[in-house]
Amino acid sequence: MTDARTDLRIGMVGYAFMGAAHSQAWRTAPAFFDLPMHPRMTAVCGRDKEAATKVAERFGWESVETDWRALLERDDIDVIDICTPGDTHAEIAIAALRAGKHVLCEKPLANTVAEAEAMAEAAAEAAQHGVRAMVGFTYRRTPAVAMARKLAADGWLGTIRHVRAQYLQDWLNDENTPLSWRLDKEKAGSGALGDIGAHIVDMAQFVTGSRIASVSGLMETFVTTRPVAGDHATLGGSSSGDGERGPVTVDDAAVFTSRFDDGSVGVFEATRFATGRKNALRIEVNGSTGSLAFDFEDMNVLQYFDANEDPATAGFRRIIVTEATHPYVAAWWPPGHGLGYEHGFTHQVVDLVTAIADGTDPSPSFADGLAVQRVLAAVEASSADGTTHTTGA
Ligand code: SOE
Repeated sequence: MTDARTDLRIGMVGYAFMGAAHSQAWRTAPAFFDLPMHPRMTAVCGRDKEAATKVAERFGWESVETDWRALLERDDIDVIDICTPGDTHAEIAIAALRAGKHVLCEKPLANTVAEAEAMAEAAAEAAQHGVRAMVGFTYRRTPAVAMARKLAADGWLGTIRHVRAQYLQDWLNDENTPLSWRLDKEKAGSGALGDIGAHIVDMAQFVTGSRIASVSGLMETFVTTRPVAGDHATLGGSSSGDGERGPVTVDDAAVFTSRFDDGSVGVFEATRFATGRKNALRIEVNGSTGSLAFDFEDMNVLQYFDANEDPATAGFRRIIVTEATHPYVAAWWPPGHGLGYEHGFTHQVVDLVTAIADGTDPSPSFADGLAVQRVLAAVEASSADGTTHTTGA
């Protein structure tokens, strides 16, 4: 059977954890969603040819490149999907946008505000020529989170007063968990703050529709050296602890309080040392007429409290977000069957392809990514000098 829709030819840079998540999304999205263009997995790019070839075979990428510059030169590539560590995002994204390629870039957008500003500027310029850019805050696309935003925007919470957000993992608690790029400031920009704190900053701004205007932060590194493990180590794992140790140059935990530009206040916590918490990305928003609460460890549920109900019987209700009327759900399984971590990446592909086909700017944009970056930088500055820092929002 032939497919009359226009192909959208994807070139993905990087192929580790995020590369696998994006690969499954490019493969799966057209099978479950009726997309306006047809994504083709045209090329995967990685410096290690053998490893990139294995990924190509496993996920169905049609060709392999070992230099991202070669990928940008190919006229059979329409989208550059950046799944590499943060220190490469700015260079690749700006070059790709200037080459007329749409860009999807993993979070956080960059390692510094200056890089993020240059990227947002390049995206704004490219948009004038119909070239689109999106940053990958995938948790926005968990159906329960998309629904939380809709309820907040539709007025179910009234005036928002409090945001409480946490991202808690424990994969670094073992002091012999080896070094990886996520523990190297040069490559990752920061530690818990940028890796997982960035997600809750984006989610809080997304759900409430307001921006964080100022912060007071504290950051700490609990384990300052770890076994050296080479370039390809990904999350977790344990070494014998006998070998050479190298320095951890990022934060293990970051906490901060904030003021939003609508007058509400927030408390944020990001750590990879919360023993027993595996991927507890939580947000609670309290408004004058109701509250919302979400925990990714129970990701198909959104809790809602209606402050207008009779106090005698009022209480948080668990909305199981698995019905066809809920965001993104209709394309998947029969009602009640639930989704997982990978579906956020698939929904990201759906939204990006739709925006490209419609000729609209996708969300979150590079400007949204820059706003998050400014919050991260303000938290770092505040933690360093012990004062409150503004973000410019
Ligand atoms: C590691 O902490 C990590 O993989 C993050 O880098 C991802 O963004 C998050 O989705 C899961 O945790």
